[in-house]
Amino acid sequence: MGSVPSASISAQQYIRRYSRPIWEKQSLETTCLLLAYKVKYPENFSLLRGNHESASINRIYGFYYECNWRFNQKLWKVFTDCFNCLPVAALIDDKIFCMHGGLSPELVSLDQIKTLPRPCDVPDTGLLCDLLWSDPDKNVPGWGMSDRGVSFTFGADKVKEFLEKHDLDIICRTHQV
Ligand SMILES: [Mn+2]
Repeated sequence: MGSVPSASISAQQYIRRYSRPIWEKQSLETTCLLLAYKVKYPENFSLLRGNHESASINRIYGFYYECNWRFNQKLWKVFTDCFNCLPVAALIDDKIFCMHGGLSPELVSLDQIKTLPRPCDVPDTGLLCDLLWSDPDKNVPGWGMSDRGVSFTFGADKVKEFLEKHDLDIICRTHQV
């Protein structure tokens, strides 16, 4: 048995092997650029919180390391304070509902999102957790178990039901991109 030639690696493996370390080393630049856009265009630019904008996650997945390696731990704490204040959902023209993760079985009214206290860390369960962690699953109707071990999956039926109930056109999210 010969070894697998490196030319056969998939695009996903390539991205993981070559792009990610570079990207991870530039998380600070990326974050600062986005925050600078928000400062420069406060009315035209929205920045929503993702599941990695949480101390317990980015402590493990590179951002803490980058802050500490290039500057110091205090800088990471400043970013943590900033991330704890970020909004978690947005509504464009009353028709496009945006969040990083997805729907939540606890989300009955959009006004519930306004009552989420900030600053706050991302809890392990509940509405805020789901908005940042859940994923659609076209093969499983209703609410399903998530392979991530956090939050749920939601079926096409749940999306349709939610859009109709709240008179929305689409849900716009990013978690799996
Ligand atoms: Mn994500």
